[in-house]
Amino acid sequence: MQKLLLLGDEAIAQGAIDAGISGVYAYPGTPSTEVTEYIQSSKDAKERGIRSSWSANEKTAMESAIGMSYAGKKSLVCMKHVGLNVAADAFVNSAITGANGGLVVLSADDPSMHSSQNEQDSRFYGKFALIPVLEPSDQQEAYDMTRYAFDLSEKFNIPVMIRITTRLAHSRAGVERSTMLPENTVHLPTNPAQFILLPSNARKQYEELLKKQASFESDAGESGYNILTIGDDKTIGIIACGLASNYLNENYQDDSIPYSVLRIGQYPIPYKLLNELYESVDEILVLEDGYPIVEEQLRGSLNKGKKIRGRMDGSIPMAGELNPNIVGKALNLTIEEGYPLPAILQNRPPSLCEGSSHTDTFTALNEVIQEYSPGRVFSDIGCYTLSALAPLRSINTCVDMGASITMAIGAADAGLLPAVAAIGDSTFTHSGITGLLDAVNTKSPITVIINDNSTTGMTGGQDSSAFGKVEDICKGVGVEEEHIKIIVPLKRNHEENLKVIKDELHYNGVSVIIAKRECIQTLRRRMKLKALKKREPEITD
Ligand SMILES: Cc1ncc(C[n+]2csc(CCOP(=O)(O)OP(=O)(O)O)c2C)c(N)n1
Ligand code: SF4
Repeated sequence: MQKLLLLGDEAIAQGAIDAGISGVYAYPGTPSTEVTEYIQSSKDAKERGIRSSWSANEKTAMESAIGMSYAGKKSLVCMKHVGLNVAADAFVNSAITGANGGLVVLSADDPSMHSSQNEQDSRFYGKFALIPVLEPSDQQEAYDMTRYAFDLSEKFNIPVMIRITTRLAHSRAGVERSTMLPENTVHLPTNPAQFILLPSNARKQYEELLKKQASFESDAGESGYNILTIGDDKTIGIIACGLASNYLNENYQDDSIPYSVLRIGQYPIPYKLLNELYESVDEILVLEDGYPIVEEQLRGSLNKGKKIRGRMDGSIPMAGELNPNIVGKALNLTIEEGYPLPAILQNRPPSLCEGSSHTDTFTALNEVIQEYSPGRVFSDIGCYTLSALAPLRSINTCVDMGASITMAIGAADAGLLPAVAAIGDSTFTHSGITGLLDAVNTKSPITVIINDNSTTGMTGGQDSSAFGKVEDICKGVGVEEEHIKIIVPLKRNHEENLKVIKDELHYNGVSVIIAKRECIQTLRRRMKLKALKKREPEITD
């Protein structure tokens, strides 16, 4: 079969295409974005007409995927770990409805917070929702497991989660493809009440879900992704989950690991295998990227007095991602630290692109806000969040997507006036609109600056659901038309923009300033594409 060089994300995307999905639903978020982008540019996906445009947020994505599953077809839904918080209502309830067509949820975690606000572990969400979770250890497994996830989903009529972390998502390896399976045809669930979660139905469905737990566990016990290897050295037994398995291999040449190893790639935890390992060794070392979820369970009722090592006893640092050196040190191996990084490779703080519209907007805001005491600019998440750093130092908060407007409401209620919210166009349609509606309904005296750069800049320039609609949405939500102002953030408009911001900050009600100028990165890409298209006839002639 064809061999491809793929990122972990791309391997999942290719696996889903080959598993016969009819749609992918997603909102961008590092490190999950490339799954959907790969499907969007895949020739096979185009030929099949696989639906792949971006959703407004993770909850709408999750619900659309559930809808496709209801209609009998296979669907994939992708998000970063914090996106699962946004989708959580639909996600947890989808375990109660169960699936009809295969339903797979890809959640990409970001331990060490390379591009995130926290390092929560999605496996907890899987456990919380009581569904099977798969965790690949390399790119080939990412591909194979995705296909397997759809089989598992249809075998048990249950959504299945695939959990990956940044290092796997964003590193490449050779992946062997298997044949492409056909899509499902539309077929409704055999139980017409399956997706009607009235309490009387939900109670029955929940009982069903509880009954399925034993099958999920026995399936995990027999899974080819949970393998126990008994070693000659019984002093330590190692549990290696997902990518940690790869880090363990990197510490030993030629498969020479002397210890017994239980590799876990499918949850719920295969307790039978876990017990077998526990009984055959003196102590256990747990290697898992993220929270100590397996370790915690092992330290509980399963522990009959043996020493358990992992994150909780400090053998491995509690925070941050694993790597081969951390694993080697936990095994008392001699680690070669390598050379110190040259300065050019060392971490530098990110910054706004030169010429970004956000620089002009926040330069103007800084100038106006000087009149007031500090601490009143509530920001959201996007490129504009970088205005927290020098030289601008414009914003005072950034908590979660949508929180700028709602936090400004709370602060204004507390008497911090004027209060300013700064949000991007994509974030506005993700979760800012409802906050603005709250502000309108309570006549909250806040000024909302919507940085409309026609794209989702921070995650690489994906289409924004807000494109061409921001002004109309604000009117529709009920903001008074005379307090919806549009400015073009350019140096030459600086004086004019200062006046607009000043006037709206003085207004005792909801005002919106739309700072409208395209992201220069997407503008450049668009121009390049246009130039290429113009030259196309010459090339083909
Ligand atoms: C719940 C959640 N989903 C996704 C992300 C990833 N993410 C960070 S900012 C952002 C959107 C940025 O777009 P926009 O608001 O238009 O601002 P821009 O970056 O274009 O300035 C996304 C998708 C996140 N941090 N949290
Ligand atoms: S990517 Fe676009 S929005 Fe983000 S800083 Fe650069 S120019 Fe500004």
